[in-house]
Amino acid sequence: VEQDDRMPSPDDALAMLHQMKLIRAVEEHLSEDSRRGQLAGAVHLYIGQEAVAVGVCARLRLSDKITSTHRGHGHFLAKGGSPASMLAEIYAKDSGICRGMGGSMHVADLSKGILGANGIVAGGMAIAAGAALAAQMAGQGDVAVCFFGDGAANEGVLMETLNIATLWKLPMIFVCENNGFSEFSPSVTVTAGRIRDRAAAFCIPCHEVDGNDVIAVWRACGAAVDVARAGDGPAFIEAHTYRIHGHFEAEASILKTAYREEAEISVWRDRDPIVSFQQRLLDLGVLSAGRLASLDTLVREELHAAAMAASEAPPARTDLAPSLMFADNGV
Ligand SMILES: Cc1ncc(C[n+]2csc(CCOP(=O)(O)OP(=O)(O)O)c2C)c(N)n1
Repeated sequence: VEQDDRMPSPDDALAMLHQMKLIRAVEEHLSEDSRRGQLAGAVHLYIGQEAVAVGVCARLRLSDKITSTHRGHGHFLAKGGSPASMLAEIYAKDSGICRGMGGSMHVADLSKGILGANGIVAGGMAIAAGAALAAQMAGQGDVAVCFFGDGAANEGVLMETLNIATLWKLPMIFVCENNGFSEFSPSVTVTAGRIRDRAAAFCIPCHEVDGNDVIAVWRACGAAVDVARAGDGPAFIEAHTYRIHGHFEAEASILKTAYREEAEISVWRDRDPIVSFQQRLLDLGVLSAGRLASLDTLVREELHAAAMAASEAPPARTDLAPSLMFADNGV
């Protein structure tokens, strides 16, 4: 599919930069806390991939739905989830978005159309198809997006979901974030052929984009959303990107040998999606040095407020776990 040359309005572009910076700041905070032993459990960070979530979600409205992955903080925030509620959830606090019962891999907010991060690799695809079917039946023009990794693209449910979504013309957008790894396996060792060719076999619109270029993602998703909202069925986006941090924080403590070269990480650090977008907006005159400084201050303040609220919140009510997790009081 041909790319267009549309650009977001200056206000929208600045909102996208803001969102990317907020995601980065929140995750750097999590990384530091994890390193200092202040954060229990594993967190899978999205650092380096922010352009995908933000470029896609900038094309969505509140009533559209998304499903996410184990690396889901960026999707949650980009779709409008609250940083304070997310941090509280990750730190197992009662004020968490799921009252601290789910943690990092289960952040969800149905009121924002965020159907949830998901610890089951590829688990979000069929859920998004169900949401797309509901949207189709409701007839309001809403769409459902499923985010998934290149590793998840090797699960059979991708074929099943592409099949039913195409057959039923579901308003659904598949977003594969090809970050080069499936846990500690480089994609080239586990993935045959090109992922987008799998979707192309269904003759649906397929876009292959630089996932570190938020405008390229935004354009591709705009085209995909137009098709889906018009009732013309699903579309597929393969976004090439890279995860800068490990598969999960503290992975070094369990790995005996490195699975990637420092030099490779450094090439991608130089392709930081936030730095390049910021520079582009400065070059275009959309962003001034003064506005940039106030944006950075705002992000620091937002992070500080969210982190303080999370740290001061009371712990999750473990006594409520059965009634919060099971429809029938745990029986
Ligand atoms: C069904 C299932 N199989 C295996 C796992 C273990 N696992 C967790 S993350 C992961 C790799 C996922 O890779 P990818 O989909 O590319 O996402 P990324 O971690 O690169 O964001 C695997 C195999 C799991 N959680 N669920």
